[in-house]
Parts: sequence; C-alpha cells; structure tokens
Amino acid sequence: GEEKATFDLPANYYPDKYKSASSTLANRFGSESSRRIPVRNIALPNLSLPMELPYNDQFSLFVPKHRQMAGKLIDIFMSMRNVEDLMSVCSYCQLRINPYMFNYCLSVAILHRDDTKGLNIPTFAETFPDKFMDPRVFRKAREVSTVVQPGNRLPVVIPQNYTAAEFEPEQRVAYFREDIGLNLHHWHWHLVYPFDAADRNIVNKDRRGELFYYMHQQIIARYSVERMCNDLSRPKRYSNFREPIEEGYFPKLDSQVASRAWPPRFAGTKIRDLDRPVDLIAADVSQLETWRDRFLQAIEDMAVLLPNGRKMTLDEDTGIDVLGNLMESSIISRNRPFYGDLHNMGHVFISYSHDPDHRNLEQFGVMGDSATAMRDPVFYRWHAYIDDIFQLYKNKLPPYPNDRLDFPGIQVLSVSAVSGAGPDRLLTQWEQSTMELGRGLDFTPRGSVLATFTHLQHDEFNYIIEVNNASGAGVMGTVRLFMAPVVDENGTPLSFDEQRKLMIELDKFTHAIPSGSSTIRRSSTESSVTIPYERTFRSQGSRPGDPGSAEAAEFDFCGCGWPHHLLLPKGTTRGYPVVLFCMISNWSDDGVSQDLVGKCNDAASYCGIRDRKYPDRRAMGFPFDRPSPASSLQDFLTPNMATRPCTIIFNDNVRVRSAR
Ligand code: CUO
Repeated sequence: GEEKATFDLPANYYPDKYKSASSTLANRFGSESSRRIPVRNIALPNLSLPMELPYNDQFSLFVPKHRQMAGKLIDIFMSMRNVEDLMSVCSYCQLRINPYMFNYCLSVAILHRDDTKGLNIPTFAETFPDKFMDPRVFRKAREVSTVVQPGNRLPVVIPQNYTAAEFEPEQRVAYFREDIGLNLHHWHWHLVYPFDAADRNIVNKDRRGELFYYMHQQIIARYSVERMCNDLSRPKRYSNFREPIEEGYFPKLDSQVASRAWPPRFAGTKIRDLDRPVDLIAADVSQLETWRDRFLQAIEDMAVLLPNGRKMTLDEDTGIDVLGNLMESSIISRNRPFYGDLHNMGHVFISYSHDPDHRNLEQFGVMGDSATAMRDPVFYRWHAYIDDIFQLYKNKLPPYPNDRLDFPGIQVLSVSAVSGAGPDRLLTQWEQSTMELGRGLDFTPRGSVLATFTHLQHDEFNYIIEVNNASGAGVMGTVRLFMAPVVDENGTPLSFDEQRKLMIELDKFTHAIPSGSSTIRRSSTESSVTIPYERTFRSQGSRPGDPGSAEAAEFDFCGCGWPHHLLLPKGTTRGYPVVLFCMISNWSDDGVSQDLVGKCNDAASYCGIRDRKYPDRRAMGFPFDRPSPASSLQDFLTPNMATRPCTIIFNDNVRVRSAR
C-alpha cells in the first residue's frame, strides 16, 4: 500500500497568504498520514530569481529567461550541504516556486547529487498527467474517485486518436507523436542533459553535443519510417522561416497548474517577430536566419569562429560534438554570442506563433515544452531541418575506407529475426495498458485511479547471427543491429544514400566471439535503445511509489530510453518490407573500458550512461553516419556485415496487456 508522509514546516516557511491557514495545510493529508517528518529551519538562500516566474505560468526550457531561472534553482538545490537541508529548501520552495520549474530543477538535482541517487519521487507522468493526456480523463477520474470506493474503481479510458479527425492525414501517425512513453523519453532526455547550471559537470557530459545530434536524428529516422508505413511522405524540413507552416495542431491538453488549455496553432501560421516583455523575449525572425547562415558558413569552412577571433577546425572526430553543442546552445557552446540559440529559439518562435506580442495573453504552445513538443507535427519538420544542417557537415567527411569498416578474420554468415510467426516475419498490433493517475490529480479524496490507454506493441523476437571467426583466436566484437525500409513512398527502391539516413538502431552490444563458427542469439527485449515497458510506465503490476524502495527510484531516474513498445515501426497489414542489418566491428577499435555496475546502463544508445562515458568510441550512428560511394546496401557490405529482408505485419486489433 501507499504510505503518506506529512512534512512539519517551520511557520515562517508558509507564504504570507497561507500563514493563517498553515495548521490546516499541514494537516491536509493528516488523517491518511502515517509518518510526520520535521523540516529543519535553515538560513534560506536567495530565491528571488527563480521566484520571478509566476506560480501559475507555463515553464519552458527553451525560453532563455526560464533557462536562467532554472539554472539558478538547480545551483541552489545542488549546493545544499545534505539531504535534510535540501528538503528544507524544497519545502520552502514548494508553495512559492512555479511547480513545473520546481519539479524540473529538483529532478535534475536528485539525478546529479551523490547523496540523492536512491531518493524516491513520483514519475513525471504521474505528477503531471495533464501534459500527456486528454483532460476529459481527469473529469472522469474525479467522478470515479468521488463516487466509487478504492478497490471498486474501474479504470478511466483514455481514448486513442482524440486530437483530430480521421480525414486529417497527419492523424495517421498521432499514435506515435502522442505516445505517452515517447514524450516521457524526450522529457527525460532533456532532464539528463540540462542546458544551464553553475556546476559545468552537470552540463558538460561526454559527447553531449553529438548525442543531441544522434538522438534527434534517430527520432527523425524513426518518425520517417513510421510515416512511410502509413502512406505519408518523409517529413518536409522547415527551412524557410518566412513560409506558412502547413500543419496545424490542436493539442487538447489542459494545464492543471495554469488552469488553461494549451493554445493551438492554426494551419498556415507563420512565425513572426517576438515581443513579449512578460517572458523577456524580443527577437526578430531575421535573427534565426543570421544564426543559420553562420552555421552554414562554419560548415562550408569546416571551422567555427571562437570568441577570441580565432578559428577552430571541425575535425572528423569532434566536429559533430562541437556543432551539436553550438546548436543545442547549452552553456558549453563554444561561441554562444555568435552562433546564438538557433535550435531552442526555433522551438520558441514556433510555440509563440499564435500570439507573438502577447496581445491575447496566451502562453506558449506544445513546442515550448520538452514533455509535449513531440506531439506536434511541426516538431519533426523543425528537427528534420536541424538534422539537415548536421548532415551537411557529415557530407564533408570522407567515406569510411574499407579498413575502418572491416574486421579481418570475422565473417557474418547470416542474420535473421525470428518471431512466433517464423523467421523474418515481425508482428505488431495495438495494446491496451493501464497506468496510475492518482498522484497527479489535484483533488481529494485521493487514492488509486487507474487509466487505460492504447499504444503500438510488437511481439518479441530473437536475432540469430551466424559468425565465422577465422582469426585463429577468440576476439571481442561489437554487434550493431539496424533496420531500414527498402522502398520509398512511391515504391521505388531507395538509393543507399537515402536508405542509410533511414537506418534505425535496434540494438548494440559487446560479444565474445570464439574461434571457428558460432551462433549469437539475442532477444529483442535486451535492446540497448529501449527501456522496458515497466520502467516507462508504472503499470498496475507494480506498486506506485513504495516509499524508499530502490526499485521505485530506478524507475524515476533511469527513465531515459526509447519506450520498448515502439522498438519497431508499425508496418502494414499487408506486410511492410524492411531490411535487417548486422555488423560486427572490432571491439579493440570501439570499446570503452569502464565500470558499469548499477548505472542505468541499459538504454545507452540514445541516452548515454549516467556518470560515465558514452560506451562506444565510434561515431554515433556508425557505420551509416557518413556518405559512401556505394550505390546500394549490398554494395556497401564488408565480410563482417550481413543483411536480411524482413516484413513487419500489423494486426489492427487491440490486445489487452495482462497484469503481472
Ligand atoms: Cu529535444 Cu528540440 O531538442 O526538442
């Protein structure tokens, strides 16, 4: 069962407006509470900067002023001498600081402090379910929780496809864009990689800029394949900032904190110059163009301008990391004044396009928040453009020579994917799952309220890889598994250059390869890209928030990882043709020797490893990150690679996920 704790606050911790009610507030959950925790009265740090954000406003990581305020609050949380002091300052903040900013900064601090790594806080989807689902759910949940006793409550059903009509073509991929697990992954990713903090170690993580490029490149590749399975073309990059944005988006989300509906963007909206004194934003569209031109110039010159006027070469090992850091524009950008804030401000311009001068007193749209941005079709158009800029740089690198691809002595004889339906037939369908809503509902009586929702799922499968090792000794290899479509939107075979950019990573792992012939078996559930379903959601099988349980803490802070239920694209009912690719590279050229015990290390491909180096020395996306003279995938293969045509067959039925 769930234990409730009450915090006993020093009287001066209550904001003035609550002072007279402080005893009532303290007792709000008193009757259910089994534990009272005294909060130490400490000398409070200066919180005036983070308190400038109004309590009921939205909070955006992409808005420069918000980023600064959050940076300050993270510093405060990081600098508390111990957990008791951190708890004191948090109790003080909780009724004063904007809840979204508070939650973000505290999560960053807990993730990065040595003394809080096992601390339990609820998952984000449970704390702020309003960022992830149809608000009608909350009304129903309120009815259920008021009228029905816990234990007899039926789950509330979150409808599928509630944001647009079926005749809107973009709606065919709404199941992907609006997937709760996918948006949680993106929020967690930006939590693990914050933009701003006085402690540079929090920001300056190993190959952070490159991972920004690669994780978002993979989002675009995966979304493109998802679209192609649904008879849509790949996303059109948003490159002309003066052109109307064709796609509209009506989010149908309510903010419980702001008591407002998230604003929509009408089809055909243009971004316009921003002048919003409340958010301390004044910026012209031409600013984006200036920054963009500077990026293009840097790639043209293969060198970036430093603040001291010198040029720094973009080399083939670190160039992508430097560019990624300039683009993401965290505090480790090499020259923020000159290359500016292109990626973040793109989010900002788009998210305020419905009210650029605040005349309608509207807050930003979903593109302004990393927890909601992936819902909007324009997210993928913006990031397709960002990716294009990175590809311009990659196109200037020489193709990998064969000796950097090959692994002498190692031959991959075959690869296949075997599911219950037989070899090379992969199955997908809808699945209905259940999650806990109780924590995020801001009304009493409390208690468990379950909600069911429907998402894509696949049948698990195994990779079978036949290897011959003629080197005469056992060796260590890195097995790299990718998948890509074989034909374009018109059914024409894809050129290798198009196909390599659509390669989605499925798994990557180190493997000992004995001398002679051997077989590698690997389950799809072990993917280095994904986190298990149970970690993305606390489903009914797990107990939400058992206080202090290490398991619960793992849920919270290893939340970064592609949701496993989206490992495979949807496919089609007739069967969608893809190619499975396997490469075994030489571990002595890729491996990183480091201790990985208990470090959230099972979704490293897109998320890295907490407090550790990225566990692969090769360029992210290797071997497909560079152009190649090969005209086809077959043409590209060296003996340590193999491919296999596969089919993804979608069954348009809903399976109910059984409780565990
Ligand atoms: Cu993740 Cu634009 O960086 O959203």
